[in-house]
Amino acid sequence: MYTQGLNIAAGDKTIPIEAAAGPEAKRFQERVDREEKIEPKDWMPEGYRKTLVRQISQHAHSEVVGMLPEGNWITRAPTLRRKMVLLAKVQDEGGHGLYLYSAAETLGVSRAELIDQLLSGKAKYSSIFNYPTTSWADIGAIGWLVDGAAIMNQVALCRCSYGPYARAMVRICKEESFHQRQGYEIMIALARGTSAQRRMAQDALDRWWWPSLMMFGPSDKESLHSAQSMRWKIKRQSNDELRQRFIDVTVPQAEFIGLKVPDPALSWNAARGSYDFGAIDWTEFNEVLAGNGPCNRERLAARRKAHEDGAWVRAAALAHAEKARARAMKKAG
Ligand code: FAQ
Repeated sequence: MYTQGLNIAAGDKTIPIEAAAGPEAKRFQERVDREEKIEPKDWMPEGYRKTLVRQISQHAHSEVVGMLPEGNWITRAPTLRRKMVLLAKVQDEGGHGLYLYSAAETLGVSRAELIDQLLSGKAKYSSIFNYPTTSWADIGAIGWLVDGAAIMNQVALCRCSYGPYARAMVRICKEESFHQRQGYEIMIALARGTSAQRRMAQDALDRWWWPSLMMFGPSDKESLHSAQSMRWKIKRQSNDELRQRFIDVTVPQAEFIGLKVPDPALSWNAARGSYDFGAIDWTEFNEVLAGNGPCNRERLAARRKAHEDGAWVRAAALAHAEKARARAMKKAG
């Protein structure tokens, strides 16, 4: 019941690769190859549209569900300053969700439809948000690692071939980079604090490291959509490339604050100019995607309750819009 699978395009080996089909498809691919942005009213292959709806809506759901693990700590932030910063960050994530739902709507789906897919348990959202936040250090680890991984992926998406998505990403990346710094700053404070605080920071890194690596998706070998998405320049770098880059920039940050990345196989490979790292537990990843992560049920229950609690706001907004429309018609005669 709690599957996260939307399967619009999953295994959608059935999506025709219209690139091979007619002159319009050929012109479309040429525009993409010339790095022209595709805009909502432009001709596009149906598979391109579906892939974007799938990816952008999963991304929007991730931002909104992603408010929950950190929201859990707003009332328990250790100082007023920390509380204000965390409130602002969580609010930013809600804003990212709104830009992204709007970008998806330019492709001819309604926000209500997309939200329905989330609430019914059909839609995917990022696996990372199905893990619990059990200590204040988790708020540091989320900003540092989760926002850090999100930026690594989203900077590449700023060059996505679809204009509305690419433009939304530019703004989102600016905010995410602030989020990453506030998380790292929390980790620095804890790592330089008492031995109990250092232990909290290390414990948070131990729990969030591997799930953060999973955010980049399955390995390139297993990735269903990467090859076509890269041809369409929706994705600009592969899951494994981005994951490797994230590891390469993050390991020195951990070392700088005296924390140890929980991977005994981690070692610098001078020949590659990159870190070698241990095997990712893909069974855990697949279990989380299948709805069996530590918090999948709790997250969906929270979103459903928020949606039900907000019913009166939607009804009031519609009634207001209807009255305004009737007044305007009366005035127009
Ligand atoms: N979790 O063939 P691929 C954030 C699915 S935002 C769940 O490689 P694709 C901000 C994938 O959807 C974080 N599902 O797929 C924040 C596909 O399923 P489908 C979200 C995953 O699309 C911070 C199947 O596996 N960011 O954190 C995951 O080419 C802090 C096969 O995979 C985005 O969404 C996963 N980790 O590449 C908020 C960025 N990985 O549809 C609050 C945009 C893969 O066939 C607090 N998205 N799957 O049923 C992307 O760049 C891509 O969609 C990837 C996956 C890279 C995530």
